[in-house]
Amino acid sequence: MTTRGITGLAALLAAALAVALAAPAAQAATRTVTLKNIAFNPKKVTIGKGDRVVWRWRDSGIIHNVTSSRFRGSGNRSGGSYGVTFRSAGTYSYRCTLHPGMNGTVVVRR
Ligand SMILES: [Cu+2]
Repeated sequence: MTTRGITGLAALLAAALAVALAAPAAQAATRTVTLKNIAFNPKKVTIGKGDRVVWRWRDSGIIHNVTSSRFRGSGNRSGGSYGVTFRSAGTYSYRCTLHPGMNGTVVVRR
């Protein structure tokens, strides 16, 4: 290969690296938690920063809520869905205030 060819190749590699570095580190993901049989399923989800959790009410019209001291809650619902995007690492406990023992956890990785 000529000197000129090697220089061209180096420039091409540098350009490819610049594109790779400019790309987002990771795509935001969505995890679904289903409310069914008076429980959250799965009970615990682990996600990355910026990911979204969507709760889906699938309990034959039974009213539930998603309530936490650490994020905005859903209020009472009997159907549909509710989503929260988590931007900070930590452990977020939540519960349904209508049903003792109906609780769950969202863990946001560092
Ligand atoms: Cu409930």
